[in-house]
Amino acid sequence: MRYALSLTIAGTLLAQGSFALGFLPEARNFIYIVPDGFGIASQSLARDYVSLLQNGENPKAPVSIQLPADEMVIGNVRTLASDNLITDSAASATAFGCGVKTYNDAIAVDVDGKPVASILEAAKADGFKTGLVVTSTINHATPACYAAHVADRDSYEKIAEHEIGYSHPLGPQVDILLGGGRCYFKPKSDPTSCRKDDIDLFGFAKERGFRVMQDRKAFDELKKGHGKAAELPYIGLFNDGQMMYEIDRKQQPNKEPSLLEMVDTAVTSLDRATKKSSRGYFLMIEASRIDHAGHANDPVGHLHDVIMYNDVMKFVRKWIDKHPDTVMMSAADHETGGLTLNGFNPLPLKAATMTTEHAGRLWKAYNGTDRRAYLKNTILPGYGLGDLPDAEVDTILKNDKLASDLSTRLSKKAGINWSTGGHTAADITLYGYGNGWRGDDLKLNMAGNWDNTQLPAYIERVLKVNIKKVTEKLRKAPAGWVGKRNLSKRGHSHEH
Ligand SMILES: *[C@@H]1O[C@H](CO)[C@@H](O)[C@H](O)[C@H]1NC(C)=O
Ligand SMILES: *[C@@H]1O[C@H](CO)[C@@H](O)[C@H](O)[C@H]1NC(C)=O
Ligand SMILES: CC(=O)N[C@H]1CO[C@H](CO)[C@@H](O)[C@@H]1O
Ligand SMILES: [Zn+2]
Repeated sequence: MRYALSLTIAGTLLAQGSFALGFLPEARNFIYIVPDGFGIASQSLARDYVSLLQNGENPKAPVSIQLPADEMVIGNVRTLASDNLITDSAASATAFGCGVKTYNDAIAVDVDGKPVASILEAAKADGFKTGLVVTSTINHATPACYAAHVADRDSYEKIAEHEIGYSHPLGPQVDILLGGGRCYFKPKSDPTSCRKDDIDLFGFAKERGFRVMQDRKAFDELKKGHGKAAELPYIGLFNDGQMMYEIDRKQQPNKEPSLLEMVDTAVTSLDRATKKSSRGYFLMIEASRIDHAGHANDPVGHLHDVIMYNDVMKFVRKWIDKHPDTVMMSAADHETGGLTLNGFNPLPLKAATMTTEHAGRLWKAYNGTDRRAYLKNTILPGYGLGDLPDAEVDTILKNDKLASDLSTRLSKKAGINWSTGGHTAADITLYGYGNGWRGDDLKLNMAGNWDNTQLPAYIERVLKVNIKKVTEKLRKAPAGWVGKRNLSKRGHSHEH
């Protein structure tokens, strides 16, 4: 990698006064943000929607604006996996989390199934505090690649065990875990568990000093990271499965915190915990469900989670301006859905107040006697389709595949096309931000087109940590702990 040394040295001198060159990190903290499944068209969709609402709702007289992420573009990224031109989230997160090209399905293991350390583990080994904040299950592929090592991404129970340190050869690596996936942390004797054994990971976490939170009420006790309860380490999982899409969460905000609230709380806690230390923190944030809405071809879930991602980018930028010893980079793992905006007018999406996922939940829970009236008067208007003719209502009732019947109709109305329910090979955008000389250094070194495996080297340099050293430690652990690869999934693995 090409690095602009002269600028960095000047900056290091300015920022660190009389300290010897080369020993201290160039920034104390690094924040890495992954909008999973977010392509170029995802940002255009959100930007044009926001602009129309702000500027008169006339698609024939559009106004060009920028959303927060647009102000921080620095390059783009190639994403292919070692065994497929189209990557999944596992191979991709192993690339940008650990710097190693691997096969689809691999969680922080190389093509031979050997563990490779992540930038988070390298930071931990060097005394940094660490965090993972996501809206998927916490043991989903992206966060998994930072603190777990398994040959098959579907080994969810094992991933949860690694992430909390129960069976990670180096012990607990993560000081803050926030997201979904609660059921994997409870023994099977608990009726809400999804484990096949009696391992109690919440119990283990408590023994190791973690504060354990399972609902919004417990999260609120952290007082946005300022409370005594926000001392590290802590784990907060707010849903047995994925957390809610942002637009659905907003309808019942006392159930789960938003991604923005979790990020605010996490950075404040990490900042407090590292105030007196010579080392800062590494935090990975994932706007996980942009991807899920892409898989579902649901423009409503996609749009509002992309807007939330931009809100988080804006917040982190402001945070960095107040804490300039922090650098941020952000890039998706891949594009999802093959989203194109050909007959495009996003205004019809304004009428929707729920995702197809939530519509499906309501539909399943309905126990009244007039299903047609419920569909016509509640579900369809809720998804922005209140004006469908009666014949269409009857068709949807008869078809009995609600989610796709809704999403195809609203997509059509908004001139949005999806070309797949899976991922695509399209490049994705690299964003980043630093204040002052750190921002100049970031742009000078990272502007351009990169393979996803090249990204963590920059973080290594900024934090002065070493991934390879930790990989060697991991490989000293007795063999077998990463489990086995599922070879019968080969060729079908770009589905998540
Ligand atoms: C029907 O659904 C309502 C509202 O969700 C619920 O309160 C009620 O208990 C349900 N009734 C039955 C018989 O399941
Ligand atoms: C391997 O993958 C196949 C295909 O997805 C699946 O049916 C099977 O259950 C998996 N095997 C294991 C051991 O997980
Ligand atoms: C394949 C597909 O869904 N094509 C649609 C793309 O969008 C245009 C404009 O809305 C439609 O006319 C096509 O049917
Ligand atoms: Zn996906």
